[in-house]
Amino acid sequence: MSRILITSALPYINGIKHLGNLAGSMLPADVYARFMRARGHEVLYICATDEHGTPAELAAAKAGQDVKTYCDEQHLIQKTAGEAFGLSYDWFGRSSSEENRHLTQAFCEALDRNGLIEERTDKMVYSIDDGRFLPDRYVEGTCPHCKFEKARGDQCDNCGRLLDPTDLINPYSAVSGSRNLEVRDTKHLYLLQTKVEPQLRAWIESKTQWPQLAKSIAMKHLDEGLIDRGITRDLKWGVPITKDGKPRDGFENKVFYVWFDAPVEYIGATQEYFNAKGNADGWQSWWRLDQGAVDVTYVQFMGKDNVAFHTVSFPATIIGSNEPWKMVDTLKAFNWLNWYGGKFSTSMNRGVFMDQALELLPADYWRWYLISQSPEGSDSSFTWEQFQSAVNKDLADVLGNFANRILKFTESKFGGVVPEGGEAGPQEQKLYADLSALLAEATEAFEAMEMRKAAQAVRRIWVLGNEYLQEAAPWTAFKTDVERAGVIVRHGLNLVRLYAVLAQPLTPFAAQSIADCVGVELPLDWPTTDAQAELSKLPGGAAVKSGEVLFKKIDDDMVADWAARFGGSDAA
Ligand code: B3M
Ligand code: ZN
Repeated sequence: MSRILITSALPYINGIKHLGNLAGSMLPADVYARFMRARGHEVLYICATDEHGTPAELAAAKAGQDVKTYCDEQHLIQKTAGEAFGLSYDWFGRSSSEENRHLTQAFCEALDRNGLIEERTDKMVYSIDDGRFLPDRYVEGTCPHCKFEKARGDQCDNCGRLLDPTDLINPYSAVSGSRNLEVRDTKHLYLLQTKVEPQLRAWIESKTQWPQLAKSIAMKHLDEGLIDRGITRDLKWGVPITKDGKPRDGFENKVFYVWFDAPVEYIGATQEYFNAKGNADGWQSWWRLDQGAVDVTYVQFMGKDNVAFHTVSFPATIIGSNEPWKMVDTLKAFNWLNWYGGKFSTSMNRGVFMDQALELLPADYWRWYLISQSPEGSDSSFTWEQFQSAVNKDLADVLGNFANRILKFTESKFGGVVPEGGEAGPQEQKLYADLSALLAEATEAFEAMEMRKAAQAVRRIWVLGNEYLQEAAPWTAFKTDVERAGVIVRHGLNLVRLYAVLAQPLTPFAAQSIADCVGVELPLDWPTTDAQAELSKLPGGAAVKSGEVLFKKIDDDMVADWAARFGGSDAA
C-alpha cells in the first residue's frame, strides 16, 4: 500500500465551472483518486477554490458584492456542485484561508532570506479614469506574440504565453473599457527564478515518466528562457506581504500575485483538513520530506494552460525556499474540451455549466461521457449528438441492458437467487481468458492515468459480457439443461458484480445501484487479473434483484431542446 497525494488545479472562484473545466482537471483527478482507493492505497485528494487576484475582484464587482461575501457564496456553490458530481475530495479548501496566508508569507520570507527576492521599481499600467493600477486581468489587449485581440494581461488564451500587462498592444481597462491608460512606476517584489534555473531544469529533466503533454509544455517554457517574475500586485484582496512576520515597508497596500499563493494552497488546504480533524501536525507527513513525505507519490491534474505555473513558478518557489518540501512526481495535463470546436461561453449561451448539467441528467451520465472523451491527445469537442450516443449506446444498451437482462432472467427462472452447481465449460474458459486480458488493460490504463483508454477497456469488458451471454444463451439452455443454464446465469451475475466494482471510479452512483442489485456493499477492491476468481465471488445461493432502469435513454427531442437552450450545432 502506498500513500498517494492527488491535487486538481484549484478552480477560480469567479463563478461555477463549465464541463470543460471539469473534464480537464477535477473529474480525472477524482477518477484516479477513486481508482487508487479501490486499489487499496491511502489516498489524500485535495482541492480548493482559488480566491485571490483579479478574477475574484472583477467577478465580485460584476456581482455587486464585496469580495469576501462573494467568495463565501461562490465557494459554497462550487463545493456543493462538486459533491453532486461525486468529486470525492478529502478536503475542498479555500486559498483565502489563514493556513494559506501563513504558508505563503513564510515561503516569501524563506526566498528572501535565500537572496531570491528583489524589490524592483516596475512600470505598470495605470488607468486614469479608474484611478488605479490595472494588474493582470484588469487589462486586456492584443497579444504581442500571436496578435490575438482579447489577450489578458497575465496570459494569452490563444497561444498560452505568459504575459506582462505592459506587453499588450492597444491595451484597455477590463473594468471600464477605458483606453486612457498610462504607465506609472510602482514597487514590487520579484522572485529571481533565473537563479534557480539549473536546479529547475535538472528537476524537470529527471521527470522522464511524465505524460507527454505536461513534459513538452514544461520544456517549452524552459527553453523559451526563464525570466524573474513579479510576485506582488497593487490590489487590496489577497495575502498581505510581510517581512519578519510584520507588514513589509512600502508594501502595505499590496498583496501577493494570485499565482504565487494559489499553488501553496495545495499545502494550505491539507493543513485546513488536518486542523479540522484536530490533528494539527497531520499534514506534515504528506508534505514534509523530513516528516515522512518521502514515501508519498504526488500526482497533479490540470489543464494545459496551468502547466507553466506548476513546472516553473511553483517549483522555483519550492526549490528556492531550500526547505524539504514534497514536489510533484507526476503531472497529468489535459487539452481543451471545446464546445462544438469553439470555446465554452456563458455570455454567448454556449455550453453547459456544472449546476445546469445536473438539472438535465444525473452526474454519472456526464462523468462517463467526459472521461470517455477526455481531451488527452488533442483538444476534443462536446457535441449533444456524441453525448446522446455515449449515454444511449454505452450506458443504456451495453451496460444497463446487460444487467437488466440477466437479473430479470434470474428472477423469472431461478427465483432471484444465484444458481448453484455445474462446472464451467469451454465458453467460460474463453470468457476467463478474454476478461483477464481486458482487466489487465483497464488496470494499466488507469494506473497510467490514460482516461480514454481506461474507459474504452471498461466498455470492452461490458461488451464482452454481452457477447458471452448472447453466445451461451441461457434462455435456450434452460429448456433442455437447467444446470448448464445455471452456470451461465451465475457467470452473468458475477459479471454484474464485476461491473459494479469497475464502475466505482467512473460512475460511482451507478456503481452503487448495480451493487445493490447483486446484494454487495461498496467500496470493493479493484479486481485482480484472475478472471476466474473474480467471476466466482458471488456465491451460489445469494439473493439478487432487478432494480430500476439503470440508465434512461436520451431521445432526439431532448437533444433538440437542450441544443436550443445551451447552444448546439448551429450555434457553432
Ligand atoms: N485557478 C486557473 C484555473 O482555474 C487557476 C488554477 C490554480 S492551480 C493552483 O484554470
Ligand atoms: Zn497570444
